[in-house]
Amino acid sequence: MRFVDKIESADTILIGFPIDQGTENKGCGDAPAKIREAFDNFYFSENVKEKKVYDASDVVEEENFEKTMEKIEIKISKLLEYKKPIISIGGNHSITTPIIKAFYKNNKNFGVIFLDAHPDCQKGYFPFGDVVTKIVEQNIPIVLIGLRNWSKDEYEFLIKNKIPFLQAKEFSVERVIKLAKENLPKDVYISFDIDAVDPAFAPGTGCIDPCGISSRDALNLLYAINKNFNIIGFDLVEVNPSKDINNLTTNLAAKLIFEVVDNL
Ligand SMILES: [Mn+2]
Repeated sequence: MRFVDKIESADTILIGFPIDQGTENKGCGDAPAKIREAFDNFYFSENVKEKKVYDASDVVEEENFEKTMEKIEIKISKLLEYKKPIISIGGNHSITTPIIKAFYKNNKNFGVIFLDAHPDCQKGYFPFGDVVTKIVEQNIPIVLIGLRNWSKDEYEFLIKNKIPFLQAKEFSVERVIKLAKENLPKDVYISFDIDAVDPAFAPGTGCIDPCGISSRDALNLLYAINKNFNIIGFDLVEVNPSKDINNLTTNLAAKLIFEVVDNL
């Protein structure tokens, strides 16, 4: 991953959303800066590829949540004019809603691969808890991967709306690819809540849900998605540096982004 000064000469665009509004778990706003710092720990991608990336800097919070969300949507819409994949560093999961809205205005034929311990389709809860509901309401095809903690209402929502999902207990890279191929078009957007990964690998997050996937499985899945689909956008959310241990989580987030960028 090599940073370049001009957006035109980049293969990929990186942007930070240090957003704490929209959740009761404060601290994810510090993640973009910490993750950028951690990029320096990685020299060359595992697959011996190197891509050029432009850092579009951060979109910071406005005085209220709605205005912040609007600003994120406008910023992503502008960046999409460059027709390059966009990698977003959160922030809590609520940033995914305006990002997806902007992508949908630009491209009506893409699907979402949503990695999360939770199905994020709660009713009337904090905005970070209903990201999936909003994607489903827009009729954008989605598959949910890594689930292991849900409410009864959420489970019923998934069944009622026929949302394909793969629980953490059923996880394998091959199964995810099969499910995604059956349900999504070639263009995909990946929303990656770090809590999809087991807290043993990623303790620095708001919801500690045991028995998740391993960090290696997560990375191998990203390689496989890239091989089988066209990744148009990727977000990595819910990293909370204030809850981290020895930078395990910020380092993992940086590693995942580093490898995604170099393999796109
Ligand atoms: Mn989430």
